[in-house]
Amino acid sequence: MSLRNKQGAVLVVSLWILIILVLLAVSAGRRVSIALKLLRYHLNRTQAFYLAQAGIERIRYEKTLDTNEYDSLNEAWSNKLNPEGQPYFKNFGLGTGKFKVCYEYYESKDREPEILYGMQDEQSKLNINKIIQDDGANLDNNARAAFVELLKILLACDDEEAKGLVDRFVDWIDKDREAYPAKNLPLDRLEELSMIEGFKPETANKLKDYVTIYGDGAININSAPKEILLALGLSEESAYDILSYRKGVDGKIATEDDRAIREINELNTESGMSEIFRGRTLSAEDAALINKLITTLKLTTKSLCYMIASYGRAGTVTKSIIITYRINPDKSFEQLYRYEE
Ligand SMILES: [Ca+2]
Ligand SMILES: [Ca+2]
Repeated sequence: MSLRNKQGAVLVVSLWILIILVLLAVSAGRRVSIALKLLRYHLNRTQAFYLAQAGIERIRYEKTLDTNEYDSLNEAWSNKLNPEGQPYFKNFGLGTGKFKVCYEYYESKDREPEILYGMQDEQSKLNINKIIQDDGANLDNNARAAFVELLKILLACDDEEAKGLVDRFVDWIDKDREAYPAKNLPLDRLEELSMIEGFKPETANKLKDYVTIYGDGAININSAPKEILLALGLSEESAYDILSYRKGVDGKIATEDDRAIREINELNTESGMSEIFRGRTLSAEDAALINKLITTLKLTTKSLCYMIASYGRAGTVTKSIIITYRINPDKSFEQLYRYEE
């Protein structure tokens, strides 16, 4: 082989080695870049999780500052507004990320829900576990009747169908084991509803914003949607008056001019009634019903069970934490439910 040919061969081999080295470098670079992206994702995920947790702690702090004797939708725990009138917990910046705490509030099924930035009052809903009394056997007939009425309103079904559904629900949670295979215990999760015969997933879905499994069964008149007031037996007119009174002159919920019923007995005093019901004389049925709801402790102005849905965001990653908790008599928070995603 001539010297020239030898030099040529060395050049070809060198070129090949160079190509292989370049390919190796490119592939190593790609691997490092993927590893970096993964690392960034994991960092964002961890940060987003702790931002969501910070949202939970932050909104709970608002509740510890709430020491009055009533709970209404325009209080800071429900929809705190900044001086510009914007929701304080909509885009709460913290470090390089942010969180929001929010839920959809249904004033009535006929209106679009409103997004409120705070925590949700579980006692704005009907606690269907309380249809069975705490002994696990006897019915609370008032709660049962309210559930029947609520089903009729929300599902647009007749009395017979609604009663059938409630009977199957009662079979599911009461101790009586004669019925078809049932749990015979109160619901632990609202999602269990769709396991009960007759409760299709869409039925359970229509109910989810109006029924709960938390609380002592008393409904907060300051936060209950229209359908709940109707299910308790109030007339359309009285339910309308209560909602209008709550919203204040601007006609919007959860704003500064909202009015709260501070004590449930206001519904029974002449001055309170005249303000809430615009000086209208209540029908004898409505007056008797309100009296009964107050004396049987079915209506309240103060709530002890709340749901918090908090969403942390870091980079492109969102993590959510949903909890339900109860405020104990010693003011401590007791977690009843927790879900992370
Ligand atoms: Ca309050
Ligand atoms: Ca208002």
